[in-house]
Amino acid sequence: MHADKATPSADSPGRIGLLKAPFASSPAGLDIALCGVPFDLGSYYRIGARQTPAAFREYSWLARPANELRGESPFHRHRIADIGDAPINYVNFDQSMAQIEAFFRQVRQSGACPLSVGGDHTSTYPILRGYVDKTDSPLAMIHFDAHPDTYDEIGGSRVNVGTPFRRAIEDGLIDPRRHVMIGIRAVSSSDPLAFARDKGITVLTMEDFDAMGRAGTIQRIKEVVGNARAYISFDIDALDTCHAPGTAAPEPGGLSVRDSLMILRGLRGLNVVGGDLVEISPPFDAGNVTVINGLSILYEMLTVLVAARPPRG
Ligand SMILES: [Mn+2]
Repeated sequence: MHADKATPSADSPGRIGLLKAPFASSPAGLDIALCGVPFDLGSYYRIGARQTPAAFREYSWLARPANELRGESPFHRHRIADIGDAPINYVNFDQSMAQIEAFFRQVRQSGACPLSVGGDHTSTYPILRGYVDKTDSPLAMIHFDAHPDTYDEIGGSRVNVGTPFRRAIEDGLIDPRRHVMIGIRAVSSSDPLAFARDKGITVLTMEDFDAMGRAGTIQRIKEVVGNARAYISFDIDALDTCHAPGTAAPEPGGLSVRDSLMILRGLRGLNVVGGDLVEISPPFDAGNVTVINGLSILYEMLTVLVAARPPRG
């Protein structure tokens, strides 16, 4: 129904929504609510992820909201809109956490599935606190990252970019036995891996990816997730630094953007109910390549969400 709005006749910059989605003032009635989380107060270096939602909207004039080669037009049957950004107080960490949580609780109550662009990886924790209802079973987690993000604390802080998955598992928001990490290659202390092992998280390192290939990786993700309600949290630093230089904690030797697109495409059929794309830092980007690659990843995540559900009608 939004096909006309989602495919402007002239490709030109202007005020357009994420992936050329139309804007909506609330998630009510939507199948999928695209949104931004301009939060980066949980980071300590190469900060700038708060600028990503605006950069994604600016560059969405380059994004293609359909793929004729594969017969895809996610905007045709599903109601998808950009509902804007979670409200952030840029000088108040705790208030921002509470506001992100409240924003995603509202998305949940509307019945829409959230697909957000962050923001640093801290934001996944308040997103899940808002989006996972008390009556829900814990979510399966498909987690692309160079780092496990399961530290207990960093510098005395228990909520930051290094800890969101530990906090979410402790709160019962994620089922660790249905949590799979892809792209892991940078861990300099034993604590986060010991936690992951203890809880039964499946950690696929880059060496595992090299051995398994794309098809084997997709198969392993499907085995871990099963038919559970699943969430995709995609940290752009899962990508090789050459494919995503604009990020807070770059780690050479990661996935190519092509690997990432093909793995995501292979996840269609899983019961994915939401997702976030985080850790893009536009001030450290090079020629906007991270934003442009990120938009392709966001589109692929959208098609996974669309494939998982019939339109609400
Ligand atoms: Mn991360």
